[in-house]
Amino acid sequence: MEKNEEQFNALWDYFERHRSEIDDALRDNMPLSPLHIGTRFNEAIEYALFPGGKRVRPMLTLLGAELVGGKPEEVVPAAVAVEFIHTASLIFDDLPCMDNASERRDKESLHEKFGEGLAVLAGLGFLNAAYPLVFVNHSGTPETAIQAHAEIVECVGASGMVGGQSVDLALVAGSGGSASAEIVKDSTRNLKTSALMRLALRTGAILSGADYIELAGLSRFAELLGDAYQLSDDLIDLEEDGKTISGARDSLSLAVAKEPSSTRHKLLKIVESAKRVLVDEFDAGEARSCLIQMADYLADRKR
Ligand code: GRG
Repeated sequence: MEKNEEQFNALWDYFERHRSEIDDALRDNMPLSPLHIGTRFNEAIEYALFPGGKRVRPMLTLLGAELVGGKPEEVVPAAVAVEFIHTASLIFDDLPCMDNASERRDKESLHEKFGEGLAVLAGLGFLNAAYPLVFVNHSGTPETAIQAHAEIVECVGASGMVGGQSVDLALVAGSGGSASAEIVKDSTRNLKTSALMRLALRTGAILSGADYIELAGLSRFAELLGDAYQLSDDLIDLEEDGKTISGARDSLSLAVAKEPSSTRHKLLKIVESAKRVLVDEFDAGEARSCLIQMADYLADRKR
């Protein structure tokens, strides 16, 4: 993240304070195979996780906890679970049978470096390691841990990321998808990106004892944040693809490419609605300020 703008001070400060705690916990919980097995699996796991990306989603888990009065240090394992799911989704998304990306985070994608077989196994390793982590180290009851676990199942599954990615596949020219482009476009946003935003925020809150009304507010915010994230990602892709419609990656980017200025306008409106949810439904404090700044950052970000 670019750290030169004062308008995002609270957010940068929060990320800086918690980054090493998140990275240490990711390292401590890496899904490693016993050394005597002697494959490159463990190397692939470390390569996929470090140095890593912005760690936006695990930060959202800590912020979700704090927003409802919880302690961020008690939901660090859940934050790790969320980053593991994100990492698995990036590995799968980059595969030749999906987005076919040869690069990720300025280095070779996992399958380019280690082969497709190991990449699939690493993705499954991350996913499998995520599920039990919501049972560790929080102040909640066994019931809240089970509720958080159920959220993961729903987020990853057919009504979440897996279903959302299938919509994405249907959008790719020639793949035979039958849904209308407009419906498909919106459901892709809601499922693929918002599902993980929702999981990230709500898991931290659930494990901190959030009530139904707080969770409903977080769902609304997450949905809008996910939409904003996906739209800003599409605009960045467009910029990197050389500002041409022909360079756009897929039909989703194509829609953005045809009308970049109306897309930016839509993005700003979504960001305003997201901030309104926070201001109307949650108490002022550091977590609320950071989340407001994160929404603003999405409207502003260049990478
Ligand atoms: C089984 C978990 C699982 C997924 C299968 C492949 C798939 C279904 C879903 C793909 C979801 C996906 C990759 C969505 C794109 C989301 C997105 C905007 C990614 C970029 O996020 P950043 O910018 O990345 O936060 P960094 O690198 O900073 O972590």
